[in-house]
Order: sequence, then C-alpha cells, then structure tokens
Amino acid sequence: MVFGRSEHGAPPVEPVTLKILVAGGFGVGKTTLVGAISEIRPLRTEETLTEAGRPVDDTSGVEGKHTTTVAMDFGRITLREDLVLYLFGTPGQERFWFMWDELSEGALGAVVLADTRRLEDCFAAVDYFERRAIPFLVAVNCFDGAAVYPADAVRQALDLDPQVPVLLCDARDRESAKEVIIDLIEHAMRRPSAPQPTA
Ligand SMILES: Nc1nc2c(ncn2[C@@H]2O[C@H](COP(=O)(O)OP(=O)(O)O)[C@@H](O)[C@H]2O)c(=O)[nH]1
Ligand SMILES: [Mg+2]
Repeated sequence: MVFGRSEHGAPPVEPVTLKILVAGGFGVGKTTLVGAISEIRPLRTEETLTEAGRPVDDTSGVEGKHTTTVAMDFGRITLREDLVLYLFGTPGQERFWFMWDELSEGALGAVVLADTRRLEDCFAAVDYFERRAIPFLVAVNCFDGAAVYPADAVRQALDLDPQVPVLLCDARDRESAKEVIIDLIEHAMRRPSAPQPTA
C-alpha cells in the first residue's frame, strides 16, 4: 500500500447523474420545491425586486414575495450511492428564456409547476417542453386559499396529452416534492425513446 490508498473495498463509483428541470410561472414555488428536497443548501440566485423589475414582474397574487429568481435554483439529491439527481429551477421570467435551451440539454425531464389562480403562467413552459419532446409532468402547487381543482380539470384547461401526468402537490413539503420527482422519473423512463442516463 502506497500513500494510504486502500486496496480494500470497492473503488469509488462514478455516479450516474440525472438532470431535472423545475419550470413554471413567477412565484409558483420553484425555489420552494428545490429547497424542500435538496440535500445541499440549494444555491439560489435571488435578486431583491427592484423598481426597474416591477413593471415586468407581476406580483399580483403573490403579495409578500420580495425576491425573484434571476438565474436559477440548483439542488442535488443522492438517490443511491451511484445515482444522483440535479435539480434546476429555471428562471421564470421571459427575459431569461435564453437560458432554457442550455439547461434543457440532456435533461431527463421537467416538472411544470402550476398555480390554479394563474394557470396561464405555465402555458409557456408546457409549450416549450411539448415542442422539444422533453418529458414533463404538471404539478399543481396547492396554495392555501386557492380553489382545488381535480387533476383532470387542469389537464383539460392546459390541453395536455393524455399521457402527461398531472398531480397535486405542496412545494413546501419534502415528501410531496419527492413524489413529484419520482413520478417524473417514472414517466420519463416509460417513454420508449427514453434517453439512457449518461455517467
Ligand atoms: N401557501 C403556500 N405558499 C407557498 C407554496 N409554495 C411556495 N409558497 C410561497 O410562495 C412564494 C413563492 O414561492 P417561490 O418558491 O419563491 O416561487 P418561484 O418564483 O417559482 O421560485 C414564497 O413566498 C413561498 O414561500 C405552497 O405550496 N403553499
Ligand atoms: Mg424562485
């Protein structure tokens, strides 16, 4: 044995990494969801809403929210020693859309978060993933005080293909957020053309 490198035990495994995007409108709970499940303190790039940003960032319905994600959220979950998920909360505002193409490169799939009070805010994300044939599901973040609609009503309102999963969630709740991610992985793996994860 030289320089302390043990000859015992298995050599360290290069983990398989999967990339998952979390998209949806401004204030829908992307940062909250990534924070709820990430095992590392999520990296966030938040900016205090400035006067300059105000005309663009419509905060009606999300009063009390004073920061907005300008770049993205980043989190990590180790599913197994050899399987690591990276979560990217995509920038919600249209002026940051240029980042999406790079972020979605090689992504396993996407969670589109929706708020039934502002369902139209997720149209753009749904369109984006449909057009690029990136597997996605819609997770309705059930805010207190928002009317609860059955998943099928949301599916209809968003005109989703029947195979796109729609579920209700609470982005603040770790178990609920985990279920969303697991459903997405299962959905992505079900597709015949599912890309094989790369090491
Ligand atoms: N009541 C409730 N509040 C939530 C929920 N998810 C997020 N929030 C709050 O809604 C605000 C916007 O969430 P945030 O994650 O920053 O939205 P983002 O712009 O999509 O990243 C924050 O103040 C959150 O604490 C939820 O499920 N229920
Ligand atoms: Mg955010």
